Amino acid sequence: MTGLSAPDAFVTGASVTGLSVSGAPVTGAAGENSGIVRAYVGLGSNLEDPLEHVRTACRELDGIRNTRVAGCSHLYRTPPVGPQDQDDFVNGVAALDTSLAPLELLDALQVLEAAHRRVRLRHWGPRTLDLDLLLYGGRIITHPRLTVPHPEMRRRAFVLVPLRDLAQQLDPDLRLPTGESLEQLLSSLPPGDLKISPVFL
Ligand code: A4P
Ligand code: MG
Repeated sequence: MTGLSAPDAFVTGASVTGLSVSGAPVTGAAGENSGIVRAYVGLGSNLEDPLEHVRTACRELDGIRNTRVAGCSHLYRTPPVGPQDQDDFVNGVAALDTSLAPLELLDALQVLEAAHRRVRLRHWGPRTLDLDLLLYGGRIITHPRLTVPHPEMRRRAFVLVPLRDLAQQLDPDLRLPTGESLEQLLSSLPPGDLKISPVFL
């Protein structure tokens, strides 16, 4: 990662001073034929100390082999989508520049979830750390273990709002591989969904 270190990016990114991203991408990052792809990962937690799990995870994403964190979004406190008998979540999005293949990256994300003692008890239930691969370059991936773009991301303010934070800095023309812009997706959500609160550190 160039510019700010990952921890700095997250501390500053979640503060009132606004979004922080690295000053410059890894050389050739996400460029055509560079072998490096810009991927976006959604982070969520609502167990133990959710803020700490998410902030730590952003630092740890930078430790994945052949991968650098290009930036982390503001963090948001969000009401649970799905079962309501669970605590609010802390959510954010990280941008990664990686030369890992999609399934290799998924494996690395799942290792990180396990390191946070993630236990799979209930679909959409409480978790210490959830890492969802939202976008992997412009690829559409349909595999028994991996669907990209993440199938729920279009409907989720807790993904689209922090993703827009990051995209405004890193990739203003970001669209889904199917062509929709983030603004189009956000404007199709019920207005109430957009009322999610940034976490100020
Ligand atoms: N999988 C397929 N595609 C992907 C992908 N793009 N990224 C597979 C990550 N994993 C993907 O996921 C189950 C399996 O999905 C994985 O083994 C992987 O091979 P999981 O993380 O074990 O289970 P899950 O998280 O309970 O299910 P799912 O469907 O991934 O749930 P989501 O979509 O992650 O939603 N409300 C708020 N406010 N904030 C949240 O962060 N999160 C959820 C979980 C529900 N409600 C929430 C939040
Ligand atoms: Mg998940």
